[in-house]
Amino acid sequence: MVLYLTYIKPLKDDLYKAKISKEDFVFDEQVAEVFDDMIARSIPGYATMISTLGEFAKRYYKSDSKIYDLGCSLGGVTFEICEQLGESDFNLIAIDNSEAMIERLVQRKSIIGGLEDRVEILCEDINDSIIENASIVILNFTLQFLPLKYRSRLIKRIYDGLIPGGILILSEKIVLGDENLNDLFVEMYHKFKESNGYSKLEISQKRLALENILIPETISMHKNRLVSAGFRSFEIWFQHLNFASTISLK
Ligand code: GEK
Repeated sequence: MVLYLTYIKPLKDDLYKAKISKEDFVFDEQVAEVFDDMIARSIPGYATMISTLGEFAKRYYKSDSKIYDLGCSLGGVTFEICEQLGESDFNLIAIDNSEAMIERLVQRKSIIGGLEDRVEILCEDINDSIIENASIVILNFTLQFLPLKYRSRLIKRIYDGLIPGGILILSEKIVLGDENLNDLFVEMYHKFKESNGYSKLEISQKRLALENILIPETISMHKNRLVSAGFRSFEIWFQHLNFASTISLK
């Protein structure tokens, strides 16, 4: 992944190691501090997805258009795109509503240097963001945190803000229509987390904390919403168990 950031050593995510009383998960200071480690150990194929997103960006970026990274966290996608677009003159807008994430992202941008005119960082709710003249919009594991009632409106606003030929990359934790297969994938996903060093207690406490915060949908729900918004092509380009990434073309 991003060469730029290889010198930033992530702190280990042990937020759910000790027994704690249930509280909803929030993207606060504690989470932001360990986020690189958390996401790498929690999302199967994260590094592959990030580097491929960079490749999509390289292919679909049109000069004088904008790139949006919605729910950018610490800039995993943002900086990968910067790296893959190299010295070209692009305009990327990275948005997140977590102050703790944005504070660190701003620091990273200044450590990397040379991105002043090309990367704009905004701390705001993506439901209120202006999306215009976009050739690329990324929602990498972000839509799942929006209340269901806001999702169609955001997808429609993204569609309207894309130029013809522009793309939306939507990556999400998904739920399967078939209950048996869903149970199997969830169980195998928990084994994946164990193999990445999380204990059974950590896995179950995190699952409870996310219960009301991360609401997954089926692939067909996502596809229907995207098609209703107007997207003419839709495909899943990556899936590992209950994690998928899709590309939609305007
Ligand atoms: C990555 N894309 O590394 N407005 C703005 N940001 C939001 C909102 C909202 N309404 N709701 C949630 N977020 C990143 C990973 S993480 C995924 C994305 C995860 C932000 C939230 O603050 C967090 O930083 C991000 O969406 C989700 O590729 O933790 O599983």
